[in-house]
Parts: sequence; C-alpha cells; structure tokens
Amino acid sequence: MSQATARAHSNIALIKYWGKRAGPRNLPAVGSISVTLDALYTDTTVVFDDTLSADCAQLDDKPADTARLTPFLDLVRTRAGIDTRASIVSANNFPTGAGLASSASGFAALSLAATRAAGLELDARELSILSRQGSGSAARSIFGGFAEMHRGTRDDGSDAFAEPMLEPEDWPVEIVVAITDTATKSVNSSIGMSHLDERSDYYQAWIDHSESDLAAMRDAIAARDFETVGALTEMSCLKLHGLMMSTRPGLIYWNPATVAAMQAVRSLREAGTPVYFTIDAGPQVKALCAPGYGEAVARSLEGVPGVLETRRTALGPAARVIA
Ligand code: 2P0
Repeated sequence: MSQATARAHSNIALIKYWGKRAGPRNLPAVGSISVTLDALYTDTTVVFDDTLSADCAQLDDKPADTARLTPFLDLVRTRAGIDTRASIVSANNFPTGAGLASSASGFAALSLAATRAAGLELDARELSILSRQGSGSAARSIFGGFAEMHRGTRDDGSDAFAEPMLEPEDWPVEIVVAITDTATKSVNSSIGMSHLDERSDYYQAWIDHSESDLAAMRDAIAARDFETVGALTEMSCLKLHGLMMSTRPGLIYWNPATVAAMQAVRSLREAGTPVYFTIDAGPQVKALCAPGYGEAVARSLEGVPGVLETRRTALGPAARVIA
C-alpha cells in the first residue's frame, strides 16, 4: 500500500478556455490565462491498495462516480508500470460543481497525489500535462499566482501545458467570489463545450480572436496595468457567455443575482473602485479587485439581492504535497 495527499487551489480564467480540438487527450482549442485562488482548494488522498478489485472514490464524505477517475488513474498506472487499484478521498472547502472550478483544483490535486502515491516524481510541466487530461482548467491549478495555459499544436498534447507568469506576491490583486446559488450546475463544462464547431455560429470567431486576446493580456499583466487587465477580463467573460448562449441548445448559466452582481461591479467602478467581474460555467460572480480593495468590494456585493455569501481571497500558491 502506498499513499500521498496533495492540496491544489482552484483558479479562475481571466482569458477563458472553452472548446476542444478533435481527438483524444482533452486538447484545448484555445489558450487561457488564470489566477489561482488561495481560499478555495481541494485536498485529495490517493491510496494504491493491492486488496482493492476496483477503484473507489469519495468526495466530500459521499461516494463518488469513478467513470472519469479510472481512465485518469490508468494514465498514472501506465506511467508507473503498476496495475494496483486505488482509493481516492477528496474534499473541497467550497461548493462542488457550481462554477467554482472544482474540477480544476480536483484534478490538479489528484494528479499530484496519484503520481506521488505511485512512486512517480513528475516536474510541474509534466503534472500540468497530466492534469489537463483530467480537466483542461486543472492544468493551470498546478501553478500559483498568474498562469498561462498554452493551446499547443501537437496531437500528442506534449505542448498543451500551463506555465507560471507571476507569483502571488508579484502583484497581490484580490478576488471576491459572490455566490448566488450552491446547486450543481445543470450542464457540465465538458458537455457544454463539445462539438462547438457544429453547434455555434460564433465559435470560429472565438478561435480567431483568442491569440490576440492572450497577447494583450500577457502585456497588461507584465505592465501591472490593472485597468487593461480588468477590461480584457470582462470582455473575455462576456464573449464566452455570448458563445455559450449562441450554442445549440443555448447555455444560460446566469440567474438574476448574477446579473445584479455584474451591474453592482460596474456601479462600483463608475464610483471609482478598481474592480471588474468574470463568470465561469455557473452563476457565481468573481470580482477582480486591485490590491487593497477586496474588503470594500466584498461588503458591497454582500448587499446585492440574491447574493448568498461572498468569499474574499488573495492569490494562492502552487499545488503541493501535504502528507
Ligand atoms: C476556464 N472553464 O477557462 C473556462 C471558463 C469554465 C468557463 O475551463 O472538459 O472543467 O474538464 O476540460 O476545465 C471549465 O471547463 O473542462 C473551464 P474540461 P473544465 O476556466
């Protein structure tokens, strides 16, 4: 029996990933840029146990489906040259499957825990490539601070990995998450973004502009230009949701409180607070705040009708082994 426990933090994309290239290995159609969140994380323990006849998993104290986990563990087993089944025990310190990137922190933590438990020592890039095969956004949660995921061009996925851009202390922006609904989302991301070339007339435009959006964001982050980073962040978010809404059948992840929180962020900005919103495949609003503004933004968003709670967070560290 061999085991390891890892912690990985959730992330949110400022320039969004949505859409896959054809073929296996979960290859993204576009690159993305994200920030890793200190306050939202997953702890995962993996035990390879000779007495098990099948993989088993538990998430937040409940039995979990292994349909997506066993093929992922098979990648680790093949690499380690073992055939032992595993038990996975995982816990999120935030609502699962509600647009808070639990698959990002989950697969990043699983990659690290499973490889260590299998006796492998992968470097961060290899871990990022492995994590991507569990969930595209997980490739970015291997790193802390600001990270960029490269789309890559190779069919084997060896160039589709994330890389660190800035450490948290290099630019301590803050994030306030306004939670408007804790239920699991109705359409998961993998299904929502499948076969977009056939399902959305806007998809080609999304692809065509992604490289210039990424380049503009890289420059703005390097210059610590908060207003440009924020404007690009809102633009990428709204473009993503336009693409989602244009998909047959149309995907609408927002509720009335989502829209109210977006408008509250814009009102705060008009009144002089440096804050911009972004939203993933769910109804929660994440407010990107310039350093020092998180507390004031959290207080304002708590007063928005329909916002259930807020979580304020700094940028978080890279995934790491904790036991
Ligand atoms: C992102 N999202 O860049 C985008 C923005 C949600 C909206 O990546 O199919 O769970 O596992 O690769 O990573 C969510 O999709 O999808 C996501 P898979 P994933 O963060």
